[in-house]
Amino acid sequence: MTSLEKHLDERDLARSLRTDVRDGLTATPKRLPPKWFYDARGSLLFEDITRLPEYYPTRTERAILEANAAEIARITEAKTLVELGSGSSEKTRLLLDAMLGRGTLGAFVPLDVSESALRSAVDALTVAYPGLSITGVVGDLTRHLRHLPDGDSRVVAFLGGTIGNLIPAERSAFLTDLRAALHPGEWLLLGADQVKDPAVLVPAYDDAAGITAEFNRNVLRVINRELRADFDPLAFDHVARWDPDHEWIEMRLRSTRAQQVHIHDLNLTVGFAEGEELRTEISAKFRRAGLTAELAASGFALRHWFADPRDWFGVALAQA
Ligand code: AVJ
Repeated sequence: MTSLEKHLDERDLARSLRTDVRDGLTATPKRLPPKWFYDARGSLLFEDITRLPEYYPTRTERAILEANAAEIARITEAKTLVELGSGSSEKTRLLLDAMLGRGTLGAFVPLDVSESALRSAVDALTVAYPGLSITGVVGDLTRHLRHLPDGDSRVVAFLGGTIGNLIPAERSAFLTDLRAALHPGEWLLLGADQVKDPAVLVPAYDDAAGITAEFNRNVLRVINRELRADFDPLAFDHVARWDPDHEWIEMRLRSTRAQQVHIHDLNLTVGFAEGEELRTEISAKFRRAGLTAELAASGFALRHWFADPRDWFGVALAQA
C-alpha cells in the first residue's frame, strides 16, 4: 500500500526560492540557504560526494547503523518509521530490515522536499518491501512536521548530519516542533557529525577532485535556470572554512572579480566586489554533551548514543 501526500507544490517552491534569493543576495554579507543545491544534478553531485575518500560522514554513519540497527529496533519496538529528508533512503534499508526482523514495523513514512526524489525512493521501496504500508510526504522539514501522519510507536530518523545545516535558532525551533508532533515515548534517531581535527574536516568539504566545488557552484546554475539569472559559475571560487567559534564548516563562493549579476525574474541586479564571498552552507559539528543539552531543551531525553571507534560521527537515540 503506497501513497503520496503533498504539502508543497511547484508554486510554493518557486515562491520560496524567489524569497530566499532576494533576501540572501541583498543581505550583507550575502548568503543562500543550502536546500537549493539539490536539483537533479545537485543530488547526483551529492551522491558523488558521499563516495569521495575525504568525505567520511556517510560511510561512518552507515557503519554505525550496520552495527546498531538491531539494537535500535529492539529498544524502540517501532511500528512506524518516519524519515526526514529521506533522499535516496539507502541507509533506511538497514533500519527497515532490522525493524521488520523484530516483527514490530508496519509502516514507513519518508518526507522530502523533492517530489521526484521521493517518488523514486517510494517506488523502489514498494517493490523491495511489499508488506509495508508506505506514505511519502512531500514537505519541508522546517515547516510541515505537524502534517506527519499520526501513528503509534513512531521513530523519526533524521540522518546524515543534515541537522548541521540549521543555525542554532533554527535547530531549536525544529526540535521543539518535532517534539510537539510526537507523543511521549516516541523516538528521534538523529545523525550528527562530531567536532574533530580541522585537518580532517576541511578536506571533507574541499576534496581534491573538485566535486564539492561543483556542488557548491550548482546553486548558481539552479538560480540561472529557475529565475533567469546570468551568474557565471566559473567566476566564483569554492571556499570551505572551519569556524572554531561556532564549530561549523562554512561553504562560500568567492567572486574572482568585480562583477554584476542580473536576476531577470526578480528584476534585481546584484554587484559583487572582487574577493567578495557569498555563504552557501553551514555544516555544524556537534559534541555529545552539547547535543544532549539541546535535545533536553526541546523536551527529548537522550537514551543511547552510538558512535564509531574514532568518535567521528554520532547517532543519538532520544525519547520524547
Ligand atoms: C547533506 C547536509 C549532511 O553538510 O555534510 C556535503 C552536505 N555539503 N558536502 C553535509 C554537504 C558539502 C551535507 N549534508
